[in-house]
Amino acid sequence: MLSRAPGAAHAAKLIAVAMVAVLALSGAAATAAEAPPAKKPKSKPKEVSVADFYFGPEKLTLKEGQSVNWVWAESNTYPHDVHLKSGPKNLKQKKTYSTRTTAVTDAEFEKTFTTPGTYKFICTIHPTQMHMTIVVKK
Ligand SMILES: [Cu+2]
Repeated sequence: MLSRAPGAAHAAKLIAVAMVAVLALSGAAATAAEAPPAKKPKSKPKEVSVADFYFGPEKLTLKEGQSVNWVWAESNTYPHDVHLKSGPKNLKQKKTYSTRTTAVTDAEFEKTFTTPGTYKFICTIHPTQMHMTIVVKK
């Protein structure tokens, strides 16, 4: 399993689930109606396929605040990762832009881009074949 930083939307979901569970335990009726509405994200994450042996698409342009979700292809027979090779100079927490492990299939990695600039990603196992560029605009 690949770990990923817990996003705000994910945390909100967990809180909603926890509240429903508490209400269910207390025997309250209409539990779902009393759960707070989930916050809507600005836009859906852009999906990138992590496949043997390419990222698809290889180039993406995002607006500040948009997210990318890398999804490992079911047809994969080789392990891959997502690794930030270079990013904007003022980028903080650079390590969080890379997966910590490799995976063959059944993995996703989501990241929100809040720092404008150019990001270059590779798969560390297949760096010459698997590379992609993400440009984040203000
Ligand atoms: Cu690879």
